[in-house]
Amino acid sequence: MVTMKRIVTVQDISCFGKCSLTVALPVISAMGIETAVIPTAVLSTHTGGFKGYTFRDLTGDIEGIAQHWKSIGLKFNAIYTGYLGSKEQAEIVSKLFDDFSDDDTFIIVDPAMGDSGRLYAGFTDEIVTEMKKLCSKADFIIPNMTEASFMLGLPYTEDYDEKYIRDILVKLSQLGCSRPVLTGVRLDDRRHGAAAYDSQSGQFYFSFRDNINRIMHGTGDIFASVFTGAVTLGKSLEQSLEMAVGFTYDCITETLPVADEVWYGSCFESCLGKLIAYVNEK
Ligand code: PXL
Repeated sequence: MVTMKRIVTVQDISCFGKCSLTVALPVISAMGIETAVIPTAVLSTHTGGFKGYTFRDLTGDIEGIAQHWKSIGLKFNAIYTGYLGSKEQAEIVSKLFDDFSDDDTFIIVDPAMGDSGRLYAGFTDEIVTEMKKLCSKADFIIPNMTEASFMLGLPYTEDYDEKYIRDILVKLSQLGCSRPVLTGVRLDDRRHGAAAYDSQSGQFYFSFRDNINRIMHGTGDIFASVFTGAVTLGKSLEQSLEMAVGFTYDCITETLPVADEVWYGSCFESCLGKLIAYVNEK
């Protein structure tokens, strides 16, 4: 009998606006992986584009959940973290890495804290410092260009070449994570995708699709969820990158005809059949 892989993902639940847990849970489950969750906060919507959202911080609940899980001896094949609401939460999450991993557990950190050159609402340099610490404990990190620039103390730019991307990836690995992945990479007007670096082998990987010049919310979480699922299933860095870029592109093209409100998220649901097919491809 093949036992099912099990991961835990730690991020907020935004009740409306498809991102974080409302993306990670269905996407990773569709990949045939048991997906436990630790919700870090409950918001009525995500913070990008909506006004007047509610925000209930769940920091105080996390340690109780962890204690209970420890008492029943849970371990995970991967721990995947996304949007975290505070410095304190990042510190608690760092402890979760120690408590729920063994030598075979992948730690995947999406330092979700900004986009288009700016930090998300309510975030300051403090969260950047904490995310850097978390990244130092991860096997894979998945920043976009904005998050990478903040963590490396570099100015955000949209004007760069392949050498710049390679340099950023090497610098990201020097934060202490051996296999960084950079999303939202555009080397020219035609192509959009992601890049990865394996600091052990010195190999760089790039994966691109046609550039669709539209802002679409939640695509970073779709990418990170598929990437997490793929590495958990034992796919290589190159295969995982390709699957995450391919599926994110599928979701973007699916959303284009209906995207009259970009903040409502991407139509990943009708693409899940394709994702299952990607997982089963040899
Ligand atoms: O998709 C990233 C994300 C996750 N969670 C919350 C957010 C955002 C981005 O805006 O606001 C609450």
